[in-house]
Amino acid sequence: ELECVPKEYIFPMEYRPQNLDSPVCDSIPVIDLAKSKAANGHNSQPVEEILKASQEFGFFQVINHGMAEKTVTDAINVLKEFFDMQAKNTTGTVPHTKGYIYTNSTDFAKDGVHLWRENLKHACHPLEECVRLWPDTPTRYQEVIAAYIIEIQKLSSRILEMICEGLGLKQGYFKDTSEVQLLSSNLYPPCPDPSLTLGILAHYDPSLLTILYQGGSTGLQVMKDGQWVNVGANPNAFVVNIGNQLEIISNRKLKSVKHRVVNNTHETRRSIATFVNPSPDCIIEPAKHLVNELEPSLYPASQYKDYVLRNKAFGDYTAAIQNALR
Ligand code: AKG
Repeated sequence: ELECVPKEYIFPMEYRPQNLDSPVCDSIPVIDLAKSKAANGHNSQPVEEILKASQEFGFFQVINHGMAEKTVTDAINVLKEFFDMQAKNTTGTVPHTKGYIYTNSTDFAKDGVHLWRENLKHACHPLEECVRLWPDTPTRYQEVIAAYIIEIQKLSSRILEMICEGLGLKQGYFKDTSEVQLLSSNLYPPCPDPSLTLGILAHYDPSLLTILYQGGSTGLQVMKDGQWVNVGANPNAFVVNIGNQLEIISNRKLKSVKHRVVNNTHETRRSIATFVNPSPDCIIEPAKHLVNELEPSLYPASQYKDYVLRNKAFGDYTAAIQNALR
């Protein structure tokens, strides 16, 4: 007998994913960050590939990114332990604790329908102040995730430098003003009928840059020319996408693109999304260098913290950050 999806997880028709059986389209570029350095020391090939992918898709994957495999597997394993513990916790969900938010069945998405996922979110910046407010069981959680965040900060700085080079912005444009502010980790259990449910609704990231680890699992889809494109699974890669802030700074040379997660029938998807955001006091506007008579500024200037206040998408991110710093 077929297991069925509880009705509180079934989305109205217009939200349900279509064409789930269409072949995985692997067109999101996979960029090798270790590829040949030119004689002048510039890593020109990956820079060009990153720019092109960010213009065309708003998404790319990076391999040979330099992060130790152990840092990643430790993070995935400690998050797995965390979610396993929650599953055994008979008191149910822990929606708004001091420094983190764990949601399971309370995770409403649209018109009261639940997302088919569990999620853990917490602030990460300033790291030393946030760490002690993270889950303290599993006992290694704080140590392992802090090590992961430090490496993500390094990787994000490196990618932002390459983007600077590609856009012709001065080196160090984002130095000391971009922060890994939020971690959001997901567990998507296998779903008896993924055509009825969603792991995450279609959304844009309000970040500067998002760096995602998705292991070897599929489910992430990116909107391209009106079609949902699957992001291929590559356990050695990080998925990187351009957020709204970088779209603004680049005066829409780079695209922030809609994405969502569909569920799988047999596979459990685990992901770790880290959101690299501007410091709260930064003024976000198209870089002067990219604005001229032919290409006028497409966005007004706004202090990042005001953008956050105005933007509903930030609802629980902001709460998580404020709680952590309280
Ligand atoms: C998000 O957390 O905003 C995502 O879109 C990532 C979800 C995932 O790939 O699991």
